[in-house]
Amino acid sequence: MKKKIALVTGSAGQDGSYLCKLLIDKKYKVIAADRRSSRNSFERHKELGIYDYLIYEDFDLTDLGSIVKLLTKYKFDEIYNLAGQSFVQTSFFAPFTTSEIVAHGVLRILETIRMFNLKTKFYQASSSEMFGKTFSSTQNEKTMFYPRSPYGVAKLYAHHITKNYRESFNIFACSGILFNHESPLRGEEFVTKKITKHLAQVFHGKRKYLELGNIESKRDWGFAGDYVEAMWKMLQQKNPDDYVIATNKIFSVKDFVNECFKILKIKVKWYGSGIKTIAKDVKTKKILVKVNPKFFRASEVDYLKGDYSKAKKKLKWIPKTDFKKLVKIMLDYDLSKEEF
Ligand code: G4F
Repeated sequence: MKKKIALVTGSAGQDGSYLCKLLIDKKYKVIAADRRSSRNSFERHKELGIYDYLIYEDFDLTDLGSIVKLLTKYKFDEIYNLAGQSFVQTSFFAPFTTSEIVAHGVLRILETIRMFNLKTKFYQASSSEMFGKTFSSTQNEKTMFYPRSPYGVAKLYAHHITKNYRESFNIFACSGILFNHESPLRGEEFVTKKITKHLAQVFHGKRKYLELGNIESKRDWGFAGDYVEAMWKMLQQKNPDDYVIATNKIFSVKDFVNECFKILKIKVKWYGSGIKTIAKDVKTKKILVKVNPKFFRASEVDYLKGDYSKAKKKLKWIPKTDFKKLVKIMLDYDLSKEEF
């Protein structure tokens, strides 16, 4: 049987790497596309043992020419758009770049599919950041959007334009509204990886303490390896649609830190509140966590909890990794990496 051909944009990132692995395991021919500047490190591909199985191509979401060139070079069965500036905090300092990549980048891909009448299925990485300031206890596909950052606003544009091209031009285009998803391969700018890496360094005596911003913020955290399976499942359906992918459980940033200390068998006590919060080792009295206003955002998303019942019913997808297991695999990985 002829191999299916898939394009993964942003392949060097956490999700791109797990998705490439999944597609390689499913015997796809996988084209891994990244900006030249992101291409200097394919550490995640090497870590997952897929580096030698991928076909690498240059690609830039801000450059229509590069998109046209790549999309017409192969006959893609499936395109997964995971590329982009994905750090919310950065979007406050670089709103134009973020919008150009995250919003218009998607439009460039969709226009290319439309203009060249490409018979490909398209997956768009939408985000729970689009819900932003939420007034409901859980969020699903019908919940109102109220983004709270230039990143969230740009993602919302991309989400709507994907839907619009699906409805206007009969393109098989799906959006996965993914809630936070983490793994040992997560970038250090995100809070979970920062916590596990920095606490592993504290544990091995390489760092004095961990510094954080808003530790009261609550998220629905899942495992990226589970979530890429949902992306693939969306493109295997008879009809294109949008799906929330989440765990339907929430924990605060502080809960995440406490779970790490539990695994490390370090008893800590928290003192103060707001920007004056600290956590001390009960035994040694040393400060192990400090809150620093530098890590607070111009406007915050306080609470996100996803209702994934549509994905469960239609895609037969459920998250396999719970919070405790997720924290453990991330911390164990960093403890071993930081040991020497
Ligand atoms: O880990 P975060 O940076 O993730 P955030 O902002 O929720 O966004 C992630 O998930 C989205 C899906 O909902 C994606 F669309 C997006 O691309 C990204 O993957 O921050 C999580 C929470 C925030 O409330 C933040 O204010 O942790 C809080 N936080 C507290 N201290 C911190 C820190 N975040 C970071 N990055 N660093 C801190 O020191």
